[in-house]
Amino acid sequence: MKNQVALETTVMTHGLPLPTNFQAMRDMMSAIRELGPEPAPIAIIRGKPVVNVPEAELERLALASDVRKCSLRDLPIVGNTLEDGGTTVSATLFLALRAGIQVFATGGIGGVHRGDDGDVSADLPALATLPGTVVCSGAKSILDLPKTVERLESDGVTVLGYQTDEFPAFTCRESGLPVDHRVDSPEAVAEIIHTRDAIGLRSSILVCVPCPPKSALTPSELESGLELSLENAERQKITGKALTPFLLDDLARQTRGKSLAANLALLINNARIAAEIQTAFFKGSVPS
Ligand code: PSU
Ligand code: MN
Repeated sequence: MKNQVALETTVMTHGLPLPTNFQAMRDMMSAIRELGPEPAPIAIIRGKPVVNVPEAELERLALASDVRKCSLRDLPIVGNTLEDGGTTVSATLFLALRAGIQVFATGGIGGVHRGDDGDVSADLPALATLPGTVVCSGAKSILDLPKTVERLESDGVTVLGYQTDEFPAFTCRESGLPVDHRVDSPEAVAEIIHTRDAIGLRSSILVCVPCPPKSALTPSELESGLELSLENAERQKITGKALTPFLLDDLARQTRGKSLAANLALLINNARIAAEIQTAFFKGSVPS
């Protein structure tokens, strides 16, 4: 097993504005390195899945505008078109496990969209069928969180609250929704990963870490901003793939940059906690 923490790249290619996107990636990488494990950013480079994308290539992807947002189903396609791609949680989880990396850090997972039960992220079936460990701050707050949490339960995904009893709402610490179990240390998570593997369960463990308190949005700041952003999206008929980037960008404007600052703070914090979990897991995995 490698002592590495995987990082997804869609958050950089499609989730954050320039030039913050590349800086966020670099900050996550140094946060992991400082704690011991090697960061392993994953992306598609000219059609090929690459684990440990070099920094110069990451910068190229961060600046480019013709990068594909790759979920699982896109992986065979880019092999043919030779496009560059940012990998979402579903594709990153698959590629990380294939490379022998267990722990992976991100901001928020995809889930069930508001109002439309038909729009469900490929992240959910991937978490249900791939045995990894994903450190996140819950699901993107633009989603229907109660339905997303229900779906994780139906799918057999183990949902842990990291030093919290609540499923976090991305940039906001509270959602009012409970998690399956609260854990308070990286060692406790490592033990749960080992147990899952020992019994042969093949689903993911979702470690939910709330946004650091100093940077988090209050529930009312989030809801009022989001309501306006959703209205704007509807008025401008923004749907599908374009919806998340639009909403995140519009929300950043509504909150005068506070949601963007919260997004960056939680990404770095999640990278740090993923590195601590990896360190504890690695210690328990190598015979001493
Ligand atoms: N959370 C964010 N920004 C993002 C994403 C999540 O704040 O860009 C990305 C992640 O890569 C996640 C993907 O896997 O969005 C889910 O997209 P969709 O809802 O289209 O499945
Ligand atoms: Mn979607």
